Amino acid sequence: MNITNSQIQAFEPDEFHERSLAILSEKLEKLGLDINVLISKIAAFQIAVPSWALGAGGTRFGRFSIGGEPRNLEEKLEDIGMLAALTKKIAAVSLHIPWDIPSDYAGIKAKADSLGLSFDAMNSNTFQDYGQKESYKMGSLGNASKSVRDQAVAHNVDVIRIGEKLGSKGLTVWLADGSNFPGQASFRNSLQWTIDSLKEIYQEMPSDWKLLLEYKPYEPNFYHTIIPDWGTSSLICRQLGDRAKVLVDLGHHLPNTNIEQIVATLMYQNQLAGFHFNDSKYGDDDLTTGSIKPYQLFLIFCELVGGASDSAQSWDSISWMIDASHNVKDPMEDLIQALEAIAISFAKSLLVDRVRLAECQKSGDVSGAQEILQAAFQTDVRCLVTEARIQNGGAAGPLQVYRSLKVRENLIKERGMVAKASGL
Ligand SMILES: [Mn+2]
Repeated sequence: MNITNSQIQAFEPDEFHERSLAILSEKLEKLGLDINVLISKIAAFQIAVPSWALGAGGTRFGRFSIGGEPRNLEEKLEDIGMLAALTKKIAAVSLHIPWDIPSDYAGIKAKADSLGLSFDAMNSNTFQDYGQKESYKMGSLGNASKSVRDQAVAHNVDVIRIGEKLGSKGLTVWLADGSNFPGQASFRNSLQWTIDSLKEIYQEMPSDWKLLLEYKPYEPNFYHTIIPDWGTSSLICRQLGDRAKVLVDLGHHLPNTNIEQIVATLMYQNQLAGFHFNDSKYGDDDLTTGSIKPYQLFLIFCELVGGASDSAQSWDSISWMIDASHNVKDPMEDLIQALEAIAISFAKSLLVDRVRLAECQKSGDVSGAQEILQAAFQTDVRCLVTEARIQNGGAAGPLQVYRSLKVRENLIKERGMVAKASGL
């Protein structure tokens, strides 16, 4: 199934769109902001979707099928292609190996090309067993056994080689490695082995690739995780080289962590590799971006936009991806909502009067600083995001079009109710 341009254009924006845009334009002009500049910035901001995002997720208690899930990589690309056509916010797909090893590279590349998709960072997997010789039960790159470490390194090198054939420019490494009980593992040795393994992998990366090193405080291990936080990830990256940077997954923090400060610190050191967007209430909940803590997301974007405009780190050097789990929602609807929330937060962060904010900081005007952030955050920018999408050729209301075209119903007809996304 695919969605054509004429199907998308058949849906008009609501009757208030033009007026909302005119009023907001007038208001922003008074603040010295050009609405067309904002629209083009919003339109240019593209986010990758991972190949595992199109099926129903699950928990350790169970998984509930949604029907019509993509059964192979081709069908995953088709689903992402439909989302890209509707939202005009997706330019790349991020593959997971071994779940999505292409059987026909030329065919997969041609298919992605035809959908306007490129291949973002590749994801290796040493957190589960899938028939390989050595088990990852006790860890992978930081395993006490040299032969397990060698196998895990070789897997990552394989992933790089697959990515090269697809035109990817990055390798994302997330390690589940750690321990469940005190005494089970040596903190220092497991960290050293992990660094040694990552050095081998780094050496195998082409010179125009980057290594995105993800951290996570706990889960699946509950006593210690070898790379639990941004500081450890940064420490390792420094030992690897300039092309190794820290990947921030919003759900990979202990409750109440100041993620915007982490972002600012990493950009200050030119060490922010990229982002995995999701939202959470308690832990790595993998809920829809912006559904729980939209103000936090806005503050994060304020640091991103601020860091880039102050030339701490260039905007283009940062990778953007959604990494969520869809347990009770249609994954495609969930992704549409996440993309919208990300675009809205980004748009609001562009409204912050950074010159006046710096003045408030200098003079100690705390209330004034808060007013500036709140003025941007409370502005309804949805018409800007909609206009950017329309100008890009996307749908005025992607969710409305998705539902009107009965995409999920059609996918169930095409693929069946029991279709299960490969890899999950
Ligand atoms: Mn992630």
